[in-house]
Amino acid sequence: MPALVLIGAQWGDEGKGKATDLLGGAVDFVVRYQGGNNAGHTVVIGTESYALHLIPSGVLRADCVPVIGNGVVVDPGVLLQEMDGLRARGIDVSQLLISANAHLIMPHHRALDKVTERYLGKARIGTTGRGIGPTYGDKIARTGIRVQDLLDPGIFRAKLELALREKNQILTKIYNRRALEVDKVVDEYSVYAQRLGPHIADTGLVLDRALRDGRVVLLEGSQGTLLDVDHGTYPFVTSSNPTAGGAAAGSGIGPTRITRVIGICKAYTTRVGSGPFPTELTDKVGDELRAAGGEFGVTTGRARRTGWFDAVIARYAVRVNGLTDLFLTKLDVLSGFDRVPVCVAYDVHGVRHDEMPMTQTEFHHARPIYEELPGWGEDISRASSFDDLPKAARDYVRTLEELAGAPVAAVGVGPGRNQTISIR
Ligand code: 2SA
Ligand code: GDP
Ligand code: MG
Repeated sequence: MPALVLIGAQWGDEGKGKATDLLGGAVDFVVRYQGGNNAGHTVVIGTESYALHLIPSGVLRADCVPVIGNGVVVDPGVLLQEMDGLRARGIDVSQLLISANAHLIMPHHRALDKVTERYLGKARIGTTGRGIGPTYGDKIARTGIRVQDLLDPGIFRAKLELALREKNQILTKIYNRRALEVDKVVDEYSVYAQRLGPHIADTGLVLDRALRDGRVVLLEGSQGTLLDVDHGTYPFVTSSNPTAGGAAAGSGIGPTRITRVIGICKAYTTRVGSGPFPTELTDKVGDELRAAGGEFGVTTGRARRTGWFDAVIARYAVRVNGLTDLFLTKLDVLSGFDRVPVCVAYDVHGVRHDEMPMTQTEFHHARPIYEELPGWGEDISRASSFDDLPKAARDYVRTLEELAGAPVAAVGVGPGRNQTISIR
């Protein structure tokens, strides 16, 4: 039986949390495979709204086992807070599994993330300040501390001493910050070790056995395709691989298990943090989109940048993720706009580009070439079938599908669990 992957097709915040929650009713395991508590996934159930950061959105489905895969970076204090918060709201978190191979976000990672951003000044990436980049940096440099090290106090202390020998030099000598004390960090993390110990597992093995038993596994991406460290708008990206290719590496299952890759895509575009954004609207229309879509960061509260739908990006996401289908979210937010422009290609110094330009310099200079589609005034938030939508909204969906090159399987008309229209 299959594994399916769900990814963000733009710059994140496409509505992956809601989509995961919906699919969660039909799957046995939901696995996070990259990122950390930089992510913010919102799930609305009736009058209750849940903001999830580290725990997979499947936790809200009683029969679904949530798994934090090896590709994730884990801030254990934040994870415990999130577990406690969910428990207090009556959600069972006892089944949560955390990969022994996942890397730990340490206090020096958070400190370095904040201080290096300040140091970059205008060139800053606009990170969430959660220590994501420095933790992945140490992972790749092979100096990271892993979840399994929590189980071995001797190793944990030795690795921490080695790390702080270098990081304290950087923090104090380069950035004029205070040094971190080994003993304090050991005390803090030993409490985490005790509480998280029962959840630590060989998650790759668990998932493989589940797949052999005919269980369905959903691999849930965070952030989005254009924030991928390899395929995104580098250096204005996150430090992991949110694209579908990262799902196997970040969960420990073989890629031949994956039979479906769903791209979650907003009916317009948003981005939070720095970096190029060809269809960005810096005028009143952009503000209207932000207000109508409630476009504010779930983790940091930052206002998201907004713009029209960009079909070049959608085509790119279809290609690099091998998308089998698209979920088009937030179509309801576009109700009330007279005309809805869609970017079909870029103009870069007088040359038309139908595909993503090869270099970031070109992408920075990309000017959108728009086609204007007629808008619709009706409130569509109660639509329950594709035929319920006004003709202009249906045409908009069909045009996006054609431009992107992948079928739209579902359309979101509101944040609620039942505000999704299935098309096929
Ligand atoms: P980081 O912290 O190193 O991963 O930041 C690097 C870039 O990645 C962007 N990024 C995100 N973009 C959209 N949504 C994210 N999650 C939160 C949300 C964001 C928030 O759901 O709203 O609350 O601000 C997310 N996480 C990372 C980040 O903006 C940088 O551009
Ligand atoms: P994620 O990071 O991809 O999970 O997305 P976020 O949770 O950061 O942001 C998506 C926001 O859009 C959340 O507030 C969702 O509740 C909301 N949302 C999801 N789908 C829809 C939809 O179809 N219509 C509307 N109006 N809101 C939606
Ligand atoms: Mg989000």
